[in-house]
Amino acid sequence: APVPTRDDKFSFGLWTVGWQARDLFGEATRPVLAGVEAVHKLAELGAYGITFHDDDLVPPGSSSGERQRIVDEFKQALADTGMVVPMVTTNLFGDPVFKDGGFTSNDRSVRRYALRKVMRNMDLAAELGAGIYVFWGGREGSEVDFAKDVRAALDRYREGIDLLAQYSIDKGYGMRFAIEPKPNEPRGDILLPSIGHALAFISELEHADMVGINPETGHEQMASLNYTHGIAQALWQGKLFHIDLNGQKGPRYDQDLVFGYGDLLQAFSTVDLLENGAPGGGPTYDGDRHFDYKPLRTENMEGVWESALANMELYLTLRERARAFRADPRVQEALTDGGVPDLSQPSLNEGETHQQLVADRSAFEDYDLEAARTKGYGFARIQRLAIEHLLAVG
Ligand code: 3MF
Ligand code: MG
Ligand code: MG
Ligand code: MG
Repeated sequence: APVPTRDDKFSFGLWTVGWQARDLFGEATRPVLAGVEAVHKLAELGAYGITFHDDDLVPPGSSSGERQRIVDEFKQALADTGMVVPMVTTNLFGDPVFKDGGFTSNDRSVRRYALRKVMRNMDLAAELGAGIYVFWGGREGSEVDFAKDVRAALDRYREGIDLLAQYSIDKGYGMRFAIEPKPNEPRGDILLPSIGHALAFISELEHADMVGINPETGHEQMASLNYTHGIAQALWQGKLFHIDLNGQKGPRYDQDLVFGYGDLLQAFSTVDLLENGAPGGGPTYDGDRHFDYKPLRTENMEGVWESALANMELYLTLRERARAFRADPRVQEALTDGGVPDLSQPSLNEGETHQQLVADRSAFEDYDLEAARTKGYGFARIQRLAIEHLLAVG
């Protein structure tokens, strides 16, 4: 299998490899993993970055002296390994205080506390050089439609993000924010449930230019949406600021499987898009390849590191396959025959008006409808070749 290196820009959440596997029905099956150890082990495996929630790094309730000690040791581990912190985020879901949300709790004092918790952690994020700050609002939502005024909640969500954006600007942090959509879990319904909802929300923000999204593979697939299409639209709108890669087997609870261990074929098109860009050009993704997965509950620490490696290896394998796919002359011919490059050609001639389109008899009156109705597009061949390359057969 291909060996991950620093240049591949792989990163992991501390909460991923550090997950103790406590779930809805059972206790933890693994010990606490210290941030320092995670940094060293991930560096050894070939990752280049680590990300965290405030509470992953510093256990809630720690004294300020304790907090300082943990941060100092973490920084030392980064210095010793050359690992970076590309992204930081806030836990606004674990503490019972957030049971009705952080920025959108019906209780105003909770909302003010949530904002302060984020600001405090943004200071640490800036200190560690994180350029991206993620917002996943897992508790922003409801189970009871009548108990949440969604329009007011969106006002409060916007108020919160606007304030924090101003905070970053005034402090000179230069951070970019990335909102992470999810349809449900832990709330029955979560606000900003999909990539599309989040993009629409961002357009209403005061500092919309500094806010993008952090889409997670499994979150979109929980809603039966096509992840590759979702990130393609985010790229198209210049909003793919960060990414949470993992695996999910269709619409069920958030599985957080190893990347590719759900819909492998879609993972292939995801990697192809991230690595090779859209056939017609346009913005590409240059951030870290971040994994947000959960090592299986059955595993001890050996299995944790095995699965961390598996994320990177599978990504690299798919990258190789995607390059071979694009380079294969049979594929290029099939794509051309399928009209894939033709879609980049505007439908109108340069400067053409609607009057001129109406005057063009070949577009309508004399159009050969029969030919257009009966032709085949050849997509079956493209899919066959994609599978052939994915499986490295033929
Ligand atoms: C939950 C998630 C979150 C976010 C994280 C911010 C705990 O389903 O995906 O992980 O990714 O809060 O990055
Ligand atoms: Mg995530
Ligand atoms: Mg998730
Ligand atoms: Mg998930």
